[in-house]
Amino acid sequence: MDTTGQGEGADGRQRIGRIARIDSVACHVDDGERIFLCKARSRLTDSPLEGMKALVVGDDVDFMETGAKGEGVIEKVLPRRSKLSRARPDKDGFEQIIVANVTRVVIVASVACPDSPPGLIDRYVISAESAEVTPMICINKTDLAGDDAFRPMGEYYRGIGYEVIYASAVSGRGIEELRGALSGETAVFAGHSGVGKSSLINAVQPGLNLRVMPVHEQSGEGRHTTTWVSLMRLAGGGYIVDTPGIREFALWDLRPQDIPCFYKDFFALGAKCAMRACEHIHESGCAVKSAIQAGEIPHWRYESYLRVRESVSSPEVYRSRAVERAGQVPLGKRRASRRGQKQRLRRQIMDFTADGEGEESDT
Ligand SMILES: Nc1nc2c(ncn2[C@@H]2O[C@H](COP(=O)(O)OP(=O)(O)OP(=O)(O)O)[C@@H](O)[C@H]2O)c(=O)[nH]1
Ligand SMILES: [Mg+2]
Ligand SMILES: [Zn+2]
Repeated sequence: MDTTGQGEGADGRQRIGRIARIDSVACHVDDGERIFLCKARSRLTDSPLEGMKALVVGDDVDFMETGAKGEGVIEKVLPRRSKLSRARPDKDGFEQIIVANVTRVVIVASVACPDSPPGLIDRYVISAESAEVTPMICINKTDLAGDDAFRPMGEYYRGIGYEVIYASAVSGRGIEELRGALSGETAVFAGHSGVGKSSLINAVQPGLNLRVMPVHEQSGEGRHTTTWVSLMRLAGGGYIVDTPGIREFALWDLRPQDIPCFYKDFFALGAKCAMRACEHIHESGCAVKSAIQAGEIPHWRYESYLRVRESVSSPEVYRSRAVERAGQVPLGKRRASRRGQKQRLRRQIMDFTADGEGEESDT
C-alpha cells in the first residue's frame, strides 16, 4: 500500500471508520455511511516486527478526510478488541492477523466437493477460542448428501456445546437461521477454498454479488476465487467478513500442552484420568481413551486431537514474536523432524483405531 500520506489533510475533517479492505493502492475505510480510500501515515506501516502488518481488515481507525473525493489518511489504529491469527505459512512463520475486532468466527465446512476434514474445524475452533471469539460451525452443501452423511458429526459438535447450522446456499436451508445468528455481530467466514463461504454470504445478504466459481471437476477442490479479506455491512446490523480459502491453517502461539483444554469433551473427562496432566496419548488409566473405546467420543475427534497437538510441537511453529528468529532450526532439519513426527503420529493412530484407518493428509 502507498504510504505517502504525510503532510496531507492539515485542514481536513477528522473521522472514525473501520477498515473494510486493503489492496495495493489504498485502505478502504467505512465510516458507517460511505467508503473512503485512505493512505496511511508511514509511522503506522513501518512495523518494527518484520512481516507483521500494522493495519488489518476490521481495524477501527482515526482518519483525516482529505479533499472532497472520498479520500483520506489514516492517523491512528484504535486498540484491537480481538484478532483471528494464524502462523504464516511462508518461511518466516510469523503471526498473520487475518481480521481484527470480530465477535464470531463462522467455520464453513462442506459436506462434499470439497470434503472438509474435522481437523480443520478444530483448528479454527481453537484459534477462535484462544482469541476469545465465539466460533460457530456451518455445514454447507447439505443439498449434496442425505442428512445421515453429516448429522453425526454436526450433532457431536452440538452435544459438546457448539452452535451448528446445517446450510445450503443452493436450497436456502439454514440461511434464515444464519442471518438471525449474525445480526449485530461482526462475523468472519473461514474455511477451505470452495466450501461456499462467498455463496453463503451472498445468500445471507442479497445484492453483495461476491464472486463465486465452481470447484475443479476432477479434484473437487476450490479455485481460490476470493483473493481479498473484505468486510461488508449487514442490512440487519453488524458486519460480515469474507476471506480467501486457506490451504493450511497453522495455529499460532500455542503449545502442545495448551491443546487439551480446547477439546471440551476431553477436558471434561480429564479429571477422571489416572495421571494428573494426562496428555491422553500413552498414559494408562486414561478416561479419554476409555471413552473412545466405549464409542462415546468418535475416532475422528481423537485423530484430530493427535494431529493438531503434533502440529504445534514442531519447532517451526512460532509462539511469540521476538524469541524464535534466533533459535530457529534450519529448514532441512525441520522438514526431517516433521517427517519423523508424521510417521510416529501415523503409528499412534494405527495402533489406536480399531480399523487401522488413518488419513495421511494434513488438515
Ligand atoms: N451444491 C452446492 N453448491 C454450492 C453451495 N454453496 C456453494 N456452492 C458452489 O460451490 C462453489 C464454490 O463456492 P464459493 O462460494 O466460490 O466458495 P468459497 O468458499 O467462497 O471459495 P474461495 O473463495 O475459493 O475460498 C460454487 O460453484 C458454488 O456455486 C451449496 O450449498 N450447494
Ligand atoms: Mg470465496
Ligand atoms: Zn487421559
